[in-house]
Amino acid sequence: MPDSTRTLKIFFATNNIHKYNEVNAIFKQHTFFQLKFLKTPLVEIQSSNLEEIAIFSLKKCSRIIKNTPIFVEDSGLFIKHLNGFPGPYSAYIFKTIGLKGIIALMKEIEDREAYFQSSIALKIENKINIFTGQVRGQIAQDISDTGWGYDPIFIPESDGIHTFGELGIKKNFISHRFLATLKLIKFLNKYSAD
Ligand code: ITT
Repeated sequence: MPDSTRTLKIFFATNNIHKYNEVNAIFKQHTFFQLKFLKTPLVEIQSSNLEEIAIFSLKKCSRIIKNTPIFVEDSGLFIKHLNGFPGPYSAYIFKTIGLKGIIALMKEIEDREAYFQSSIALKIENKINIFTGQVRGQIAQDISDTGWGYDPIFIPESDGIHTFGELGIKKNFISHRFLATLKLIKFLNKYSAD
């Protein structure tokens, strides 16, 4: 962790406080970059590719930010039996059919394989860099009582029993977002040391 980066600020543009809290906890452990919450609704294009969606959102929201690095993060849950659905439509599907709808679509389906993906798009000195993390797992039979978003129905492969929701803060050491954020931090630490 290069100490010289202690005063460097970086913006995370998102409307989702849970994402910010998770990423902030990882930043506090691994870098002296100060993470600033830029709370803003993001403009998302329709695309099957999370990285493309993240780049588009980043370009839109970073127009007014000049000398501070800024990033956005787009995530999605991809279910094998549903050919990758809801994937890039995860936010819309969450708001419409919700967790109950997904569990109903998966009723009596044996193959419950799924993965979560997190794609971070960072703008630093006018260049865009992408960092992606994926975590494999299964769709639970039932909705667990704890967790935000899709956490109550996703069981990561490394645990095999508990949903992300039930894992609480342990989620933040194994998640798709953790893996993408570590890549981002590695890049930032190296960048500031050069
Ligand atoms: P932004 O403002 O950053 O776009 P968002 O909540 O709209 O926030 P996404 O489009 O990236 O974020 O997320 C797609 C959906 O997947 C949305 O319903 C999230 O709640 C959900 N989601 C994303 N990451 C998740 C995670 O780690 N655990 C559970 N659900 C997650």
